[in-house]
Amino acid sequence: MKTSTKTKAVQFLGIAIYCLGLLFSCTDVKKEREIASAAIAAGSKVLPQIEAELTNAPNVPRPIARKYPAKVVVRLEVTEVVQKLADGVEYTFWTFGGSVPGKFIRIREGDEVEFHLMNHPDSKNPHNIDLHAVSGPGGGAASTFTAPGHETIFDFKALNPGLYVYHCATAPVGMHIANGMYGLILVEPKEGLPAVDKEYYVMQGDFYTKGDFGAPGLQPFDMTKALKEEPTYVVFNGSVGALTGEKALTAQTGETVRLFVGNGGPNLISSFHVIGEIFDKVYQEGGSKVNENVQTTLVPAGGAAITEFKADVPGNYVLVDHSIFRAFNKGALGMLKVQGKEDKKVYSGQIMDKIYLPEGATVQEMPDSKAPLAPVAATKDGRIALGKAVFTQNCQACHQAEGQGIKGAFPPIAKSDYLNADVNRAIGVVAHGLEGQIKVNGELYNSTMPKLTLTDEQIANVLTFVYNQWGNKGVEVTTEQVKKVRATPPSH
Ligand code: HEC
Ligand SMILES: [Cu+2]
Repeated sequence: MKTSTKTKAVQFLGIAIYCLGLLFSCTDVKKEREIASAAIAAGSKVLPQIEAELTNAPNVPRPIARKYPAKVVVRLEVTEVVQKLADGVEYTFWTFGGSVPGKFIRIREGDEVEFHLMNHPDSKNPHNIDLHAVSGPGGGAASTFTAPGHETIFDFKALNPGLYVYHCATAPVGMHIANGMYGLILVEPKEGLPAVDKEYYVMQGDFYTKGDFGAPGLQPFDMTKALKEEPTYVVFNGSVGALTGEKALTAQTGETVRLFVGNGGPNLISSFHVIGEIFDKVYQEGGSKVNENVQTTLVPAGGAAITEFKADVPGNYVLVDHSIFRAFNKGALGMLKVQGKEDKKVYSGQIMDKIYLPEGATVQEMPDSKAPLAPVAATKDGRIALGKAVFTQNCQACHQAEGQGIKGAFPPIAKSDYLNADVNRAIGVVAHGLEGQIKVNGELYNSTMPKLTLTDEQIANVLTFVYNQWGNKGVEVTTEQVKKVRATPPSH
């Protein structure tokens, strides 16, 4: 309470000083008038209210034709969904709006935004949003912590024009971003962006899966690879092949193409390049400064760039991260198909359609032959061995490889007093999931553990494994015990 009043006072002071500075700096009359009319528009008039049009990549909302600020209502829904990461490979993505990257938001400098963040009731985790276009604590994250089945609202004013990344900032932040929680928000300058023929939305991200590139099936997140910054996949628009074949971007010769390029990371910096094109213009880092005649532009993690070029001659132009193994072996490759009249003066050669197909895109490994076919454990040691595999697949992403957890987010299950105090309660946690405040080794946790789809046998095995690791009390959990607990509904 005290701190928030203090913060407000400091903010108010900041704004007051900022305004004073503005007054003294406007020596020319025109600028003064502009400020005055803006003040009138912002202060004494109620802004017209409009609902933001949001789009999925690679589409971009229409340019803003308005010449005045508005109150723009943005409604963004977080969902956790299983989708394709590559052919035969699935991943549980956490999304802003149902796919990766999140919906494209387009507003105008000076707009007042009423931002609604909804977290779908089926979500397992709380989420929030940090928009880099926001001037304020956490870019909105501080005001939008949203539990599953909840909606939060906050307002902000778009002070600076530019192309900005937004992302989830809920702990563990890296994991939320690695699961796909990022997108772009464009704040168009007051005067608008110059008109072009085609606009597209392309966003890079790196993904960390347990299995190698191409290993089939539903792949869990791998915290160890993420910490080492060694991604299994680097992709544009959320999956290998999201911008190739039928889904390639298109343009006609003579058209000007504008790409809104973002990089969600979480780790890598992109050396964004279009093979066979030169960017006539690059709005560096998504800001106001325009560079010209650029081959490759750096897009930082949590950053963006706007690139523009004229499609002079027909053919297939390949979008890559020019850290080139990422393109040909990890997925960071897209395509722009330009159709229309040849211009032999600009380019005379033969155009080959196939040379740029990703080398690794069709690599399909057979399922791991060592994978056990739902075996049944005969002994306690057998249970421990089988339980280890269940743990790696289902628990490790949150509770970590040594069961140590992540402070503030995932409680430890190594030497856990909560776990060791009550076996039936622990079975219940895994069988039913867990929500609400608990205390583990003196630390409070108030989060959600998802209900996992595991058989009674698998739960018995994984808990026997956990109980016989990391200083826990060494008991065996049987399938019969699990069956009994499963039949009793959760106590809260
Ligand atoms: C998506 C993340 C996630 C996954 C996956 C997950 N848990 Fe949890 N687990 C949590 C969270 C969060 C809590 C604390 C919930 C709360 O605050 O009410 C928790 C609590 C627990 C607890 C009780 C607290 C403690 O530390 O002793 C146990 C036991 C547990 N989990 C075991 C498991 C096992 C075994 C698996 C795999 C079969 C698993 N969890 C998978 C997130 C997860
Ligand atoms: Cu999140």
